[in-house]
Amino acid sequence: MKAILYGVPGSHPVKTAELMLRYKGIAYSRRDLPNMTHKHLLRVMGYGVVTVPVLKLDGKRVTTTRRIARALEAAVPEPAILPVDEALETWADDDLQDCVRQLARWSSVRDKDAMATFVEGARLGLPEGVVRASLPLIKPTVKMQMKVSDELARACAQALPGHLDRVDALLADGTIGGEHPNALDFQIAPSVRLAMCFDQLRDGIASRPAGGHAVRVCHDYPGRFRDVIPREWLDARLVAA
Ligand SMILES: N[C@@H](CCC(=O)N[C@@H](CS)C(=O)NCC(=O)O)C(=O)O
Repeated sequence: MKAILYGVPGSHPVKTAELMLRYKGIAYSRRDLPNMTHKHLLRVMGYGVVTVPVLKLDGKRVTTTRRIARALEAAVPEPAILPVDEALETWADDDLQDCVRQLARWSSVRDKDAMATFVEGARLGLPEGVVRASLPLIKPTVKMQMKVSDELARACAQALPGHLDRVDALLADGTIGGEHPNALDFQIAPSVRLAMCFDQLRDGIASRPAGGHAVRVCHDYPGRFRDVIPREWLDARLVAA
């Protein structure tokens, strides 16, 4: 089986796809596209979508984490990661994933050092040092396309505790966090892990079940945001004492 996973550095859904591939024991190569330019490149590559991850599996193009989960399950049925509750999958794939994404995008523009921390381990076909050195050149373009309003970022910061409560509840009722991880585990953990890249959130999340689960399922996740989120946006429950 030949699998090529296309992503962008630091992307949490790309990590979801990687975790699924690894769990299925499918050898794959990962190639990263430059962040935000990837939307145009994916069209040129014939994927017909603007989001990563996309996967070339034995020559067939597969898009989105949900379709990737199904394609992997069909290719390698055991260990199974499906079925999962589709409403929960929609919440994890849309709401939770996007909540953390918008907060991360908003913060990438405000923390001048953040972007460089997310290129660790990137597979852009260039040495990491070269990628880091080129960031000052490409940052303005990336930033232009990463514009997230303060209102949206604030709404995401305020929605996050509710999402984390839901993750804790799913762990408590055994929907996720079991001995055999499922597609929901792989959807949820990278989003929580990305939220833990924030200095302001890391300890508060680590001390709750959602944080422990995220680290267990997705132990390696590079990247760091310093204290850029206005304190008043953050629920006291999220910020460690
Ligand atoms: N929820 C979808 C979409 C993933 C997604 O939105 N990926 C981001 C990177 S984290 C992206 O490529 N965004 C491009 C854009 O916003 O146009 C999935 O899990 O496959």
